[in-house]
Amino acid sequence: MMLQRVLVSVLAACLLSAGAFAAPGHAPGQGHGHPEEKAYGKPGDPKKPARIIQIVMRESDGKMLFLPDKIKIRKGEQIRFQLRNNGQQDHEIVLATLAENMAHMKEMAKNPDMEHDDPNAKRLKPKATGEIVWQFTKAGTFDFSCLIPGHRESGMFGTIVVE
Ligand SMILES: [Cu+2]
Repeated sequence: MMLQRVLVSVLAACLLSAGAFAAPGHAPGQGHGHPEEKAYGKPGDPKKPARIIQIVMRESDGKMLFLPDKIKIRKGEQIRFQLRNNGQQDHEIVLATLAENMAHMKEMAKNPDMEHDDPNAKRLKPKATGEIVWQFTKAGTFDFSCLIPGHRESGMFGTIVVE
């Protein structure tokens, strides 16, 4: 009984921190009238112009990394992240605040099979490509991480500075 309660709260915490959780009875994006905007911005509009930033995921000498791992963005800018997994393992990218990603990483450690299908995250198989379109509406310093257990600890994170 105790275990069940822990699992339920872990699941809820992960879904909440991942955002954009469509509960039964709620159309996607409808929520409770909350806008989808987060501290680090909001899902972009693929029909609108965007600056392209390419990010490669890979492993190297026992480390795992993103290239580049430091990105500067002007406030208000819409970015089309073109993602490529050049490694030999699955990788993901989750855009969020550092605090959110650190909390999320702990939940992922307890639920390693959890997968995300959120506008701020993308998981890629080896040699796969993908895309995230995101508009950074607020200044600040944000995080992007691979939250597959062990990956962030192996170096798979980066910083986005919006100014
Ligand atoms: Cu990874």
